[in-house]
Amino acid sequence: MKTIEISKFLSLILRHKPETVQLTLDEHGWADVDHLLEQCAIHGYHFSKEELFKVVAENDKQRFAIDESGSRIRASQGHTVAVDLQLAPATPPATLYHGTVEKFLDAIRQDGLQKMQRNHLHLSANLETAVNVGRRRGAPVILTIDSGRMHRDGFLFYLSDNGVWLTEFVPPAYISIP
Ligand code: HQG
Repeated sequence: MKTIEISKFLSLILRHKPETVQLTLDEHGWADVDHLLEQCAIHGYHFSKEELFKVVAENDKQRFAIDESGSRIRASQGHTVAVDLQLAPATPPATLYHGTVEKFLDAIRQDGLQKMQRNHLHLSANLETAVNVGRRRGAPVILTIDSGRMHRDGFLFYLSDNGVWLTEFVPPAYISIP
């Protein structure tokens, strides 16, 4: 498998569908590296431990983390399977951004920003990231979130190991839509 294929496949099995290769994640999202490689191979997805570690190290968004012992791997964010990443609440910057597209704006005005299928709603501290996130779905529309005020009002924020800001929900009152 090519590097990009391995990366996409790891996202699939570590965030969404571990059952694709009959893999079990622990409650915090970790999988044993050797077991993962074996299960992938059994199901026809062949790559070496060296290739796996290369993908983890060189991934553009640092999507995956290896634990201190070097024996376990997990996705740092983006899950749809229920896992507890054990992130401590953190103080967000005054402003965070969310990239989306026009067709969702009416619903977002009405219901706020929802986490949809994932365990958290994803926000970014920089505009460029939000533009890239929105662009996955079409012409990006960038929403500005008053995260400072949300934090003061008691909403919890978490910072993933790879720098993505996570929260449960952003009510319409904290969202500026251009
Ligand atoms: C939208 C990728 C209707 C929301 C990216 C988004 C990110 C609503 C979509 C990460 C809504 C959910 C996450 C509402 C939100 N009504 N639509 N009330 N509230 N939405 O993929 O943020 O490359 O779950 O705007 O780069 O697009 O995979 O979230 O368009 O970091 O590592 O519903 O996934 O990272 O889509 O993307 P997603 P997202 P990776």
